[in-house]
Amino acid sequence: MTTHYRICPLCEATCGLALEVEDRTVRSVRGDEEDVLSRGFLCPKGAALGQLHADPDRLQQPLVRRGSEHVAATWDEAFAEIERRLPPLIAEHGSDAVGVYLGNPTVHNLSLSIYGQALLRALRTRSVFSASTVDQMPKQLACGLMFGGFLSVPVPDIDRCDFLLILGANPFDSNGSLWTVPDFPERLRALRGRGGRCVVVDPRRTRTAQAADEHLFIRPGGDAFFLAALAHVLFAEDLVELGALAPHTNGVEQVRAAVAPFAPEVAAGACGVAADDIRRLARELARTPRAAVYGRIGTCTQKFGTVASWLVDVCNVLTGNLDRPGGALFPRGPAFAANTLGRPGVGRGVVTGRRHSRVRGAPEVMGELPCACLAEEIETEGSGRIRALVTIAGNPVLSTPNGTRLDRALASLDFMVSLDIYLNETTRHADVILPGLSPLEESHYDIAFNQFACRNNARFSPPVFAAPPGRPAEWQTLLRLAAIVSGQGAAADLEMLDAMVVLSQIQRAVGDEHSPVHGRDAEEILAALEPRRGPERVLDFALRTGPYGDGFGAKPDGLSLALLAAHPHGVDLGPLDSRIPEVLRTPSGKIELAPAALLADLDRVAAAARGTSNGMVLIGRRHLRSNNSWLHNLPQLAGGRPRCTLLIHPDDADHLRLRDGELARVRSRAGLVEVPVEVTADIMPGVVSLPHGWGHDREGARLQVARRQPGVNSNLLADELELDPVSGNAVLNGIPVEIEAA
Ligand SMILES: Nc1nc2c(c(=O)[nH]1)N[C@H]1C(S)=C(S)[C@@H](COP(=O)(O)OP(=O)(O)OC[C@H]3O[C@@H](n4cnc5c(=O)[nH]c(N)nc54)[C@H](O)[C@@H]3O)O[C@H]1N2
Ligand SMILES: Nc1nc2c(c(=O)[nH]1)N[C@H]1C(S)=C(S)[C@@H](COP(=O)(O)OP(=O)(O)OC[C@H]3O[C@@H](n4cnc5c(=O)[nH]c(N)nc54)[C@H](O)[C@@H]3O)O[C@H]1N2
Ligand code: SF4
Ligand SMILES: [Mo]
Repeated sequence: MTTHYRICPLCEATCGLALEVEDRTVRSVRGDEEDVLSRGFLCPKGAALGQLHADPDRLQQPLVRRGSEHVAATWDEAFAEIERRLPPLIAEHGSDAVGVYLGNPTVHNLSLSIYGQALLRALRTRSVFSASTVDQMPKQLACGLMFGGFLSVPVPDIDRCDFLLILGANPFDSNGSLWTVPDFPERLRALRGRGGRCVVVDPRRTRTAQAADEHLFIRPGGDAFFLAALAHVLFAEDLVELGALAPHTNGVEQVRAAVAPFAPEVAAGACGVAADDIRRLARELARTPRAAVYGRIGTCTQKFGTVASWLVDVCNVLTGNLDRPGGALFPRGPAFAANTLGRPGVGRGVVTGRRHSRVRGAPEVMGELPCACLAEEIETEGSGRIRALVTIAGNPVLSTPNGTRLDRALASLDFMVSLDIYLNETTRHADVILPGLSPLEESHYDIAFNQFACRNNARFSPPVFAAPPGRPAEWQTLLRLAAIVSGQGAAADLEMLDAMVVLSQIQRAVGDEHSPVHGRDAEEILAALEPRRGPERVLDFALRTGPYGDGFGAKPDGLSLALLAAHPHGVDLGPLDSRIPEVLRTPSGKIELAPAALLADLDRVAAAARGTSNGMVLIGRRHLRSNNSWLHNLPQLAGGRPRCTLLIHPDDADHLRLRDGELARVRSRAGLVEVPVEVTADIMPGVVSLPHGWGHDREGARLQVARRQPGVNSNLLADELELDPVSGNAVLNGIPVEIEAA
């Protein structure tokens, strides 16, 4: 039996785990007590990593579709099939005819996050979609406009904070998002233990709300009103105090004018939070020396997602809490963090709308189109129609709006390739499925989540097991695909392609006067990275040229991959610290508190105040034992009481003559599902909740365990035509529905 230390790749908490391993079997998983960030914490999903590794349904060989069947193929056969079908399609219809959908695990996988970009570059398609537009795009856009970088997202400094206002997030079950905060429950206990307060604003009394000091129900989609009213009170009662931010902030007066119409009484009618509560919370936020506001899925995946996400940080700025210890700070990512590279304090900022989607005219954001547009781009005739699709670690049939329509559209494609580890609701449409390795067979480093961590840190995990003989790592699969679509053929020299990936990064750095390797010889740096290959070589380079790096000799005791490998519990880089103005990349070098696009969208919010309906609306929820759509196949996590139920308030249930456990028929503009109800006073009257990621009853999927308790796909109800227009994000919360007994 040997012990391996390994970061959990399943969620943003990035817990350090200790795995007891015998041969190729995981005997036990526990939290690594010595991990510098997670300090022994783990959840049931991390504990099930051994089962994920051993899952008999996890694909071990490529599959090729023959008629309606998927049959096992060798890697050479699978690549040959792709080479036979994809390049001719590109030659005839152009690169935009190939769509790409990148799913959430891409970001949790070192191979995929670095080499996915290499495939995109080779494809040269502009038909790029990702799970970002059913998730955090509104927050990224708001932060991009304010701070100049799509990943410059401030996070609450929970370990030193004394007042935490949480909207639309449930870290007790999700373990945090755009905020890497392992063991949130303990950190919250500590906050309250030192006399701090936590208030949760959510249409459901979640486990987080129950553990907080106070919970307020809010009408789904009401956050922009609530937050604008908070800001209104801060101005009206002279509580605005920018402190150290004052010389670095543009647009305060514009914000004052913009929130003037949002008196608490006006907002209360639209969001359901009482005017007195809004005033009281604004005062508490302003008067607590160390306070932070945080919003997540509930404030993003809704009608006013970008405005609400923006107003979260407007409140942090107006109270002087942004960039202040105990408030909301910018982590310093040790590798790949754009806000640590190039010239500090100023930059090009972000632009959107450089092109628009062909059918609906939705603007591009961050180089992507809204994934709610994917089906229509496949279905609608004309030049530029998507005829082929590559999915990378995504299950959009279950995770994006109007699953029925997308399911049908995928079936109509000329060709589809999926990089995935399961034959599931989405990949069943693929002509070729290329399986990734088990997470325990890949090395791991969190490029993205270290940029959102509640404490600066760097941790690396080597593979626990060697890859089975003959199985490529996913970066090799991606390079092979890149070679095929760029005309070099499946037999291309991967060694050379891999060298080009790292060389392009080295060349950029040696030409950048702010890089520690400025002016050095690229070949010399490349040689210094020997004998590493693949993502580990790129990571070593990024760490060494990052803000804590050894700079290839400039700072001999700085970070390198070798140093991280020698520290299996990670390297702690200290508490978050103030980074303004250095972190900014706006053209002005200031915080842009009042971006024009957001001021304009605030008018849409104001107009909606008059049209608020009282009909039933649907929201989502997460459960600790699941992870979006793809862990329902592990016996350790499945089973128990059915979790795919419709939560409904007792008053609504009475009115609809629905008793606990009975089947309800839920209808929206997009579709209809039948699902058992769970009657509970923990949900706001007028609101029902259904979790996403279920609906595992499709023919052709290979998920034996998940199939036994399939649940229904909540995204049959989500409407693909409803977007937050600024970010293109789907509206997954606050969906108008009609409910009756089935
Ligand atoms: N109604 C509603 N819809 C939602 C949400 C909601 O709150 N409500 N939440 C949204 C959010 S936040 C997200 S992030 C999206 C997620 O949307 P997606 O990313 O599309 O869906 P996932 O369920 O995460 O599917 C991940 C896929 O990756 C595969 N996979 C897992 N690990 C690997 C790997 O290492 N390599 C490869 N190649 N494949 C792998 C799995 O088998 C699965 O097919 O769903 C969104 N959809
Ligand atoms: N166990 C588990 N953990 C996960 C995941 C999972 O599927 N399962 N998914 C991971 C992913 S990809 C992500 S992005 C994160 C998400 O992490 P969180 O954002 O913490 O996710 P949720 O638990 O969906 O919390 C969203 C909350 O918003 C509330 N809400 C809905 N509509 C509104 C609204 O209009 N206003 C307000 N104020 N609240 C609203 C919901 O009731 C819910 O409590 O979780 C990650 N962690
Ligand atoms: S909280 Fe997230 S990172 Fe930690 S063990 Fe659970 S799934 Fe893994
Ligand atoms: Mo997500």
